Amino acid sequence: TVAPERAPATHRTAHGERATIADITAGLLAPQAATSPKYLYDSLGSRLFEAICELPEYYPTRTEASIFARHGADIARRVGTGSTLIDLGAGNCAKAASLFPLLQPKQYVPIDISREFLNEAVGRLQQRFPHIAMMALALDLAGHFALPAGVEAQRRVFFYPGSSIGNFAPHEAIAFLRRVRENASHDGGLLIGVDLIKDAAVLDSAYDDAIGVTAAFNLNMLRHLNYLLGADFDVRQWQHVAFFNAEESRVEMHLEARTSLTVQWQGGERHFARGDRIHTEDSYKYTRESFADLLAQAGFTADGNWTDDAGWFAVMHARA
Ligand code: AVI
Repeated sequence: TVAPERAPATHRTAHGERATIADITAGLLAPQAATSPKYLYDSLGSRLFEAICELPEYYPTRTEASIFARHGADIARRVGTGSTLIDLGAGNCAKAASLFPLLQPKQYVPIDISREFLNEAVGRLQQRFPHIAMMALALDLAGHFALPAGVEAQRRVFFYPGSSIGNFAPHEAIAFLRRVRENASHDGGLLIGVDLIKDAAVLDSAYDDAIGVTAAFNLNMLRHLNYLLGADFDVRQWQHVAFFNAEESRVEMHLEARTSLTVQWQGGERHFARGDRIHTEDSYKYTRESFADLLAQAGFTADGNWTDDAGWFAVMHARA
């Protein structure tokens, strides 16, 4: 067997952080163990997510891209050109970059939790588009956020593609979109991708693909927790579980213990019986109507939406 990775006892995360350790510990010790999906994204996790986006089963990325390809001109008319494009959860920045010819932003502000990944991507992008001012921000958008003075105050267009909004519970999504709106100017807006409710079999295989990339993405969280907490998760003792929960209108991802085991980390220990799970992610699915309602609850005014022929995914524009 391979020895689990151990972080040195003195290790603290990049943000300093006893708060991170306390937060993860509380989740792991809760009656239903759970972790925030943000811990899926260390540098390997971000790369695995990029790979997921290329899988035939994972329709959201290519369906959203097909909507932009087909309705780009119409979308650009609504959004307008010359704006400050603020990319929430930018990752490799590829989606926003593909819209630069259409939206012609004056300034581009990509935001992502993973600084290392973001800096690499923006460095490459700035060379390709030297005339667009770029300002990369490493921020965790889960909390309150305020944009620094260097971000142009007028015509802020927030870009939130890929249905990342689905990784918040609906009440959190409303709170998040309210914070986005607070950071938008009166003439600002939001361009957002939303995954729609569909046949459960399509959803199940999108989150449990044949070659196991999503399984690796989910299991990689345990390596990340070993690093963050100095924990001793043995990845081989866990398996990926994902399914559509129709009642809650969400795909759930879990890590399930394959055997009876005990995990120890700085400040905590828990026994898991075989079959016990750690709930690692929810991915909520909406209808266009239910999402327009959510936008309204966040104070936005819906202003156009576009979808693919099968009605699997929607791109929506809203005014602040
Ligand atoms: C980033 N987010 C929108 C993805 C999703 O579909 O919820 C994350 C993901 N989880 C498993 N596969 C992809």
